[in-house]
Amino acid sequence: MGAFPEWDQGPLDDGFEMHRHDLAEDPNAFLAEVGPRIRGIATRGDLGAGRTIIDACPALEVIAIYGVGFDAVDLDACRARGIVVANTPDVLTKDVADFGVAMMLALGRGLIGGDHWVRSGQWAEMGMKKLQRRVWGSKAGILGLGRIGHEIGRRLEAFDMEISYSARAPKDHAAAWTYIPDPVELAAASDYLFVTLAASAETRHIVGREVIEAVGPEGIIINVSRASNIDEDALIAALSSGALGGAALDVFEGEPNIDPRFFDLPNALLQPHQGSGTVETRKDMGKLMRDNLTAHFAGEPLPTPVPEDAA
Ligand code: 8YV
Repeated sequence: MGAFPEWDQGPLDDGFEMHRHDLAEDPNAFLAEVGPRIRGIATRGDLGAGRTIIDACPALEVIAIYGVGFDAVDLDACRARGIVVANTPDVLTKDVADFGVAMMLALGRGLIGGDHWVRSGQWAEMGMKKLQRRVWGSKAGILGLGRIGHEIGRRLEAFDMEISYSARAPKDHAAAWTYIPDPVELAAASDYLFVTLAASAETRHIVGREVIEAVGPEGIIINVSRASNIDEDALIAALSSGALGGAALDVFEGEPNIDPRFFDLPNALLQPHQGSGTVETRKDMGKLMRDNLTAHFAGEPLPTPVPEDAA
Protein backbone atom coordinates (compact mmCIF):
# COMPACT_ATOMS: atom_id res chain seq x y z
CA MET A 1 0.00 0.00 0.00
CA GLY A 2 3.14 2.31 0.27
CA ALA A 3 5.04 4.19 -1.12
CA PHE A 4 7.89 3.19 1.17
CA PRO A 5 11.43 4.57 1.13
CA GLU A 6 13.81 2.81 -1.26
CA TRP A 7 15.67 1.13 1.64
CA ASP A 8 12.41 -0.62 2.53
CA GLN A 9 11.05 -1.15 -0.96
CA GLY A 10 14.26 -2.97 -2.04
CA PRO A 11 14.11 -5.63 0.69
CA LEU A 12 10.34 -5.98 0.19
CA ASP A 13 10.88 -6.59 -3.53
CA ASP A 14 13.67 -9.07 -2.76
CA GLY A 15 11.77 -11.01 -0.09
CA PHE A 16 8.26 -11.12 -1.48
CA GLU A 17 6.32 -11.13 -4.71
CA MET A 18 5.11 -7.54 -4.51
CA HIS A 19 2.08 -5.97 -6.17
CA ARG A 20 2.06 -2.18 -5.83
CA HIS A 21 -1.35 -0.68 -5.04
CA ASP A 22 0.26 2.77 -4.83
CA LEU A 23 1.44 2.52 -8.46
CA ALA A 24 -1.84 1.18 -9.86
CA GLU A 25 -3.44 3.48 -12.42
CA ASP A 26 -6.85 2.04 -11.65
CA PRO A 27 -6.91 0.73 -8.05
CA ASN A 28 -10.21 -1.13 -8.60
CA ALA A 29 -8.96 -2.94 -11.69
CA PHE A 30 -5.71 -3.67 -9.83
CA LEU A 31 -7.60 -5.18 -6.87
CA ALA A 32 -9.85 -7.23 -9.15
CA GLU A 33 -6.80 -8.62 -10.93
CA VAL A 34 -4.32 -9.36 -8.11
CA GLY A 35 -6.61 -9.30 -5.02
CA PRO A 36 -7.37 -13.05 -5.10
CA ARG A 37 -3.61 -13.86 -4.91
CA ILE A 38 -2.68 -11.44 -2.09
CA ARG A 39 -1.66 -13.18 1.16
CA GLY A 40 -0.11 -10.21 2.97
CA ILE A 41 -0.49 -6.43 2.98
CA ALA A 42 2.29 -3.98 3.85
CA THR A 43 0.67 -0.65 4.61
CA ARG A 44 1.32 2.65 6.35
CA GLY A 45 -0.35 3.92 9.51
CA ASP A 46 -2.12 6.66 7.60
CA LEU A 47 -3.28 4.38 4.75
CA GLY A 48 -4.23 1.24 6.67
CA ALA A 49 -6.49 -1.26 4.93
CA GLY A 50 -10.23 -0.76 4.89
CA ARG A 51 -13.00 -3.26 4.26
CA THR A 52 -12.96 -2.78 0.46
CA ILE A 53 -9.32 -3.81 0.28
CA ILE A 54 -9.74 -6.68 2.74
CA ASP A 55 -12.83 -8.00 0.94
CA ALA A 56 -10.98 -7.87 -2.38
CA CYS A 57 -8.28 -10.19 -0.97
CA PRO A 58 -9.98 -13.48 -0.02
CA ALA A 59 -6.65 -15.26 0.59
CA LEU A 60 -5.35 -12.51 2.90
CA GLU A 61 -3.56 -13.78 6.04
CA VAL A 62 -1.60 -10.85 7.47
CA ILE A 63 -1.54 -7.04 7.48
CA ALA A 64 1.71 -5.40 8.59
CA ILE A 65 1.50 -1.69 9.36
CA TYR A 66 4.47 0.69 9.03
CA GLY A 67 3.32 2.78 11.99
CA VAL A 68 1.94 2.37 15.49
CA GLY A 69 -1.60 3.55 14.66
CA PHE A 70 -3.97 0.81 13.50
CA ASP A 71 -7.15 2.92 13.26
CA ALA A 72 -7.14 2.81 9.45
CA VAL A 73 -7.21 -1.01 9.40
CA ASP A 74 -10.65 -2.58 9.73
CA LEU A 75 -9.88 -4.80 12.72
CA ASP A 76 -13.42 -6.20 12.86
CA ALA A 77 -13.12 -7.43 9.29
CA CYS A 78 -9.71 -8.94 10.15
CA ARG A 79 -11.00 -10.71 13.26
CA ALA A 80 -13.96 -12.13 11.34
CA ARG A 81 -11.58 -13.64 8.79
CA GLY A 82 -8.73 -14.64 11.16
CA ILE A 83 -6.35 -12.17 9.50
CA VAL A 84 -3.51 -11.22 11.85
CA VAL A 85 -2.39 -7.58 12.16
CA ALA A 86 0.98 -6.16 13.24
CA ASN A 87 2.11 -2.58 13.87
CA THR A 88 5.44 -0.95 14.81
CA PRO A 89 5.19 0.23 18.42
CA ASP A 90 8.15 1.41 20.56
CA VAL A 91 10.58 2.15 17.72
CA LEU A 92 8.91 5.50 17.00
CA THR A 93 7.88 6.56 20.51
CA LYS A 94 10.76 8.91 21.27
CA ASP A 95 10.73 10.62 17.88
CA VAL A 96 7.02 11.38 18.15
CA ALA A 97 7.56 12.65 21.70
CA ASP A 98 10.43 14.88 20.55
CA PHE A 99 8.22 16.21 17.79
CA GLY A 100 5.31 16.99 20.11
CA VAL A 101 7.60 18.95 22.41
CA ALA A 102 9.19 20.68 19.42
CA MET A 103 5.73 21.77 18.26
CA MET A 104 4.93 23.08 21.74
CA LEU A 105 8.10 25.18 21.74
CA ALA A 106 7.74 26.29 18.13
CA LEU A 107 4.20 27.56 18.52
CA GLY A 108 4.50 28.61 22.16
CA ARG A 109 7.61 30.71 21.53
CA GLY A 110 6.67 31.84 18.02
CA LEU A 111 9.59 30.30 16.11
CA ILE A 112 7.97 30.22 12.68
CA GLY A 113 6.75 33.81 13.00
CA GLY A 114 10.20 34.79 14.30
CA ASP A 115 11.89 33.29 11.26
CA HIS A 116 9.51 35.20 9.01
CA TRP A 117 10.14 38.39 11.03
CA VAL A 118 13.85 38.13 10.25
CA ARG A 119 13.61 37.03 6.59
CA SER A 120 10.93 39.56 5.65
CA GLY A 121 13.01 42.45 6.93
CA GLN A 122 10.47 43.32 9.62
CA TRP A 123 13.12 42.91 12.31
CA ALA A 124 15.34 45.55 10.69
CA GLU A 125 12.37 47.78 9.89
CA MET A 126 10.20 47.46 12.96
CA GLY A 127 12.43 46.07 15.71
CA MET A 128 11.21 43.73 18.39
CA LYS A 129 8.54 41.17 17.60
CA LYS A 130 5.46 40.71 19.82
CA LEU A 131 6.33 38.87 23.04
CA GLN A 132 5.17 35.30 23.61
CA ARG A 133 4.05 33.50 26.75
CA ARG A 134 6.54 31.54 28.85
CA VAL A 135 6.62 27.79 28.30
CA TRP A 136 8.71 26.47 31.19
CA GLY A 137 6.89 26.14 34.47
CA SER A 138 3.45 26.16 32.82
CA LYS A 139 0.80 23.44 33.04
CA ALA A 140 0.74 20.51 30.64
CA GLY A 141 -2.06 17.99 30.14
CA ILE A 142 -1.49 14.68 28.39
CA LEU A 143 -4.71 13.24 27.01
CA GLY A 144 -3.97 9.51 26.81
CA LEU A 145 -0.90 8.38 28.71
CA GLY A 146 0.37 5.59 26.50
CA ARG A 147 3.97 5.13 25.45
CA ILE A 148 4.18 8.39 23.49
CA GLY A 149 2.33 10.41 26.14
CA HIS A 150 4.66 9.10 28.81
CA GLU A 151 7.77 10.06 26.84
CA ILE A 152 6.33 13.55 26.29
CA GLY A 153 5.74 13.85 30.05
CA ARG A 154 9.33 12.81 30.80
CA ARG A 155 10.58 15.56 28.49
CA LEU A 156 8.23 18.16 30.00
CA GLU A 157 9.60 17.45 33.47
CA ALA A 158 12.84 19.04 32.29
CA PHE A 159 10.83 22.21 31.56
CA ASP A 160 9.61 22.25 35.19
CA MET A 161 6.04 21.89 33.97
CA GLU A 162 3.14 20.83 36.16
CA ILE A 163 1.97 17.63 34.47
CA SER A 164 -1.50 16.10 34.49
CA TYR A 165 -2.74 13.18 32.43
CA SER A 166 -5.72 11.08 31.57
CA ALA A 167 -5.79 7.34 31.02
CA ARG A 168 -8.24 4.49 31.67
CA ALA A 169 -6.68 4.17 35.16
CA PRO A 170 -3.90 5.94 37.10
CA LYS A 171 -0.43 4.70 36.14
CA ASP A 172 2.21 3.68 38.68
CA HIS A 173 5.02 5.01 36.50
CA ALA A 174 3.39 8.46 36.52
CA ALA A 175 3.08 8.84 40.27
CA ALA A 176 4.60 12.34 40.20
CA TRP A 177 1.92 13.54 37.79
CA THR A 178 -1.75 14.34 38.49
CA TYR A 179 -4.37 11.91 37.22
CA ILE A 180 -7.40 13.75 35.79
CA PRO A 181 -9.50 11.25 33.82
CA ASP A 182 -12.15 13.70 32.61
CA PRO A 183 -10.98 15.37 29.36
CA VAL A 184 -12.70 18.70 30.09
CA GLU A 185 -11.21 18.88 33.60
CA LEU A 186 -7.81 17.90 32.22
CA ALA A 187 -8.08 20.64 29.58
CA ALA A 188 -9.04 23.22 32.21
CA ALA A 189 -5.87 22.30 34.12
CA SER A 190 -3.65 22.69 31.01
CA ASP A 191 -1.86 25.55 29.28
CA TYR A 192 -0.65 22.95 26.75
CA LEU A 193 -2.88 19.98 26.02
CA PHE A 194 -1.14 17.09 24.22
CA VAL A 195 -3.42 14.68 22.37
CA THR A 196 -1.68 11.30 22.41
CA LEU A 197 -4.58 8.86 22.34
CA ALA A 198 -4.71 5.81 20.10
CA ALA A 199 -7.65 6.68 17.86
CA SER A 200 -10.77 4.52 17.79
CA ALA A 201 -14.52 4.96 17.35
CA GLU A 202 -14.64 5.57 21.11
CA THR A 203 -12.18 8.49 21.04
CA ARG A 204 -13.62 10.17 17.94
CA HIS A 205 -13.99 13.94 18.61
CA ILE A 206 -13.07 13.45 22.27
CA VAL A 207 -11.53 16.88 21.88
CA GLY A 208 -14.74 18.73 21.09
CA ARG A 209 -15.96 22.27 21.77
CA GLU A 210 -16.04 21.84 25.54
CA VAL A 211 -12.48 20.52 25.79
CA ILE A 212 -11.21 23.16 23.36
CA GLU A 213 -12.85 26.01 25.25
CA ALA A 214 -11.52 24.63 28.54
CA VAL A 215 -7.96 24.91 27.17
CA GLY A 216 -8.93 28.51 26.51
CA PRO A 217 -7.70 31.69 24.80
CA GLU A 218 -4.19 31.47 26.28
CA GLY A 219 -3.88 27.72 25.79
CA ILE A 220 -2.46 25.53 23.02
CA ILE A 221 -3.53 22.07 21.80
CA ILE A 222 -0.87 19.80 20.28
CA ASN A 223 -1.98 16.77 18.28
CA VAL A 224 0.52 14.04 17.34
CA SER A 225 -2.05 11.21 17.31
CA ARG A 226 -4.87 11.15 14.76
CA ALA A 227 -7.10 13.90 13.42
CA SER A 228 -10.26 12.00 14.36
CA ASN A 229 -9.52 12.60 18.05
CA ILE A 230 -10.37 16.29 17.48
CA ASP A 231 -13.55 17.87 16.12
CA GLU A 232 -11.85 19.93 13.39
CA ASP A 233 -14.87 22.20 12.81
CA ALA A 234 -14.94 23.12 16.50
CA LEU A 235 -11.16 23.57 16.49
CA ILE A 236 -11.18 25.88 13.47
CA ALA A 237 -14.07 27.91 14.95
CA ALA A 238 -12.22 28.32 18.27
CA LEU A 239 -8.94 29.25 16.57
CA SER A 240 -10.78 31.83 14.44
CA SER A 241 -12.70 33.40 17.33
CA GLY A 242 -9.79 33.34 19.76
CA ALA A 243 -11.61 30.96 22.12
CA LEU A 244 -8.46 28.81 21.76
CA GLY A 245 -5.00 30.37 21.77
CA GLY A 246 -3.33 28.01 19.30
CA ALA A 247 -3.07 24.52 17.86
CA ALA A 248 -0.01 22.62 16.69
CA LEU A 249 -1.13 19.82 14.40
CA ASP A 250 0.73 16.96 12.72
CA VAL A 251 -2.44 15.16 11.60
CA PHE A 252 -5.53 16.26 9.66
CA GLU A 253 -8.80 14.90 8.38
CA GLY A 254 -8.36 13.94 4.70
CA GLU A 255 -4.60 14.57 4.81
CA PRO A 256 -2.69 15.55 2.75
CA ASN A 257 -5.68 17.46 1.32
CA ILE A 258 -6.46 19.30 4.51
CA ASP A 259 -9.28 21.72 5.26
CA PRO A 260 -8.13 24.96 3.53
CA ARG A 261 -9.49 27.07 6.39
CA PHE A 262 -6.35 26.05 8.33
CA PHE A 263 -4.16 27.99 5.88
CA ASP A 264 -5.60 31.32 7.04
CA LEU A 265 -5.12 30.70 10.76
CA PRO A 266 -1.93 32.35 12.06
CA ASN A 267 -2.37 30.65 15.45
CA ALA A 268 -2.16 27.15 13.91
CA LEU A 269 1.18 25.38 13.36
CA LEU A 270 0.68 22.90 10.50
CA GLN A 271 2.98 19.91 9.97
CA PRO A 272 2.89 17.22 7.24
CA HIS A 273 2.43 14.15 9.50
CA GLN A 274 6.12 13.84 10.26
CA GLY A 275 6.23 12.95 13.96
CA SER A 276 8.05 9.67 13.31
CA GLY A 277 9.86 11.10 10.30
CA THR A 278 13.55 10.58 11.02
CA VAL A 279 15.78 8.35 8.89
CA GLU A 280 16.72 6.20 11.89
CA THR A 281 13.18 5.60 13.06
CA ARG A 282 11.70 5.07 9.61
CA LYS A 283 14.41 2.44 8.97
CA ASP A 284 13.51 0.72 12.25
CA MET A 285 9.80 0.87 11.36
CA GLY A 286 10.42 -0.62 7.91
CA LYS A 287 12.51 -3.44 9.34
CA LEU A 288 9.93 -4.25 11.99
CA MET A 289 7.17 -4.27 9.38
CA ARG A 290 9.17 -6.74 7.25
CA ASP A 291 10.08 -8.82 10.31
CA ASN A 292 6.38 -9.23 11.03
CA LEU A 293 5.67 -10.38 7.46
CA THR A 294 8.65 -12.73 7.45
CA ALA A 295 7.70 -14.24 10.81
CA HIS A 296 4.14 -14.83 9.69
CA PHE A 297 5.13 -16.59 6.47
CA ALA A 298 7.66 -18.68 8.42
CA GLY A 299 4.79 -19.89 10.58
CA GLU A 300 6.06 -17.98 13.62
CA PRO A 301 4.16 -15.60 15.89
CA LEU A 302 4.20 -11.92 14.95
CA PRO A 303 6.91 -9.97 16.82
CA THR A 304 4.57 -7.02 17.40
CA PRO A 305 0.92 -7.94 16.95
CA VAL A 306 -1.77 -5.31 17.46
CA PRO A 307 -3.26 -6.06 20.92
CA GLU A 308 -6.12 -8.56 20.75
CA ASP A 309 -8.51 -6.25 22.59
CA ALA A 310 -7.67 -3.23 20.37
CA ALA A 311 -10.74 -1.22 19.42
C1 8YV B 1 3.71 7.38 10.10
C2 8YV B 1 1.95 6.99 11.95
O1 8YV B 1 3.75 8.71 9.72
O2 8YV B 1 2.85 5.48 13.47
C3 8YV B 1 1.85 5.94 12.99
O3 8YV B 1 0.72 5.56 13.30
O4 8YV B 1 0.99 7.57 11.55
C4 8YV B 1 3.30 7.42 11.50
O5 8YV B 1 4.33 6.94 12.24
C5 8YV B 1 3.08 6.63 9.01
O6 8YV B 1 2.69 5.36 9.29
C6 8YV B 1 4.05 6.63 7.84
O7 8YV B 1 3.41 6.98 6.76
